[in-house]
Amino acid sequence: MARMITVGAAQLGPIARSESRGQVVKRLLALLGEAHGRGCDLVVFPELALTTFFPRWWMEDQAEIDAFFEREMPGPETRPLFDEAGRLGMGFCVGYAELAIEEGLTRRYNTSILVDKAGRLVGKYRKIHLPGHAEHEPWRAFQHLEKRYFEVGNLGWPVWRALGGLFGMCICNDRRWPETYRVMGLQGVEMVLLGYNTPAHHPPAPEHDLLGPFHNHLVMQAGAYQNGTWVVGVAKCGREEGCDLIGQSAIIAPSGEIVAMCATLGDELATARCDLDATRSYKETVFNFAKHRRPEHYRLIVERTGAKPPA
Ligand code: CDT
Repeated sequence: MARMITVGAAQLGPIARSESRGQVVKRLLALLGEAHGRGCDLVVFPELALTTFFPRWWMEDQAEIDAFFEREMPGPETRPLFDEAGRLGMGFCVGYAELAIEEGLTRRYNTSILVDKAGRLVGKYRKIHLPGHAEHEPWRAFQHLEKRYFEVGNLGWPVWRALGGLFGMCICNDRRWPETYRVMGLQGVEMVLLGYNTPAHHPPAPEHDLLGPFHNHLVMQAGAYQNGTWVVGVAKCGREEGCDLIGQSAIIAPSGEIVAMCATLGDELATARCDLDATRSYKETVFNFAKHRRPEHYRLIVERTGAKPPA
């Protein structure tokens, strides 16, 4: 059996700090149109796809910070994306900074949503692994203040039935952690959608810099294979406000193989026809969790060795 879905990894080049939401949405619409021409059912945009990657700046003025956040989705500037995707009959996933009022309190999250072919919201995910730091660290060439501007996501890693399959989302740094994929894998996820903004330079460990693109693919390919799922990883990349971000957006099969990849550091669409049933030969054999996975032994090992993370 085959359950085919054509997916577009809609990579974005740099977004200037001065670029308006309207200008950015026009770029997203151009990629959406191209994806439609290439027969896509689903288009995946990057993390924080509506603005520049603002956590690279230390800011104290809350109004200045909040200007990067969306109070509603869709809002007036993002409505055209929903309308056009609905008109073209395509689903999409997009990342943005979310300002939410929860139980009377203002909360800020690094969020992504999945929208179906009719333009209806299917699911929302809020980033759990927030990298970087919370205080100003002037020794860095640029800041990475996600811990200052966002709260840890409070929605877990659900999966949703949509577009004929079982979909999950995670965001950027989440992709480096096996738990991310495994929590969704245990729910049978068939395609994980994720966006990223990954600086080419990592100030606390510059010795990793040359390996950045390798690590990017390593974690996504391993996550795909070890959970028998497709992974669609989409970058915002290129030189953004003087900071180089890696590209290499990729569509990865449940075998762990990359089946499509972007070649530039600009706005670019990579597409692949993906068989969601290709997940089955992994989920039903090597990674048949019910048959082979031994969580009771993982617990025993931890109990007997007193294993815990170093202080
Ligand atoms: N946006 C984001 O999460 N970026 C981080 C930066 C590197 S911190 C190791 C990432 O994991 O790509």
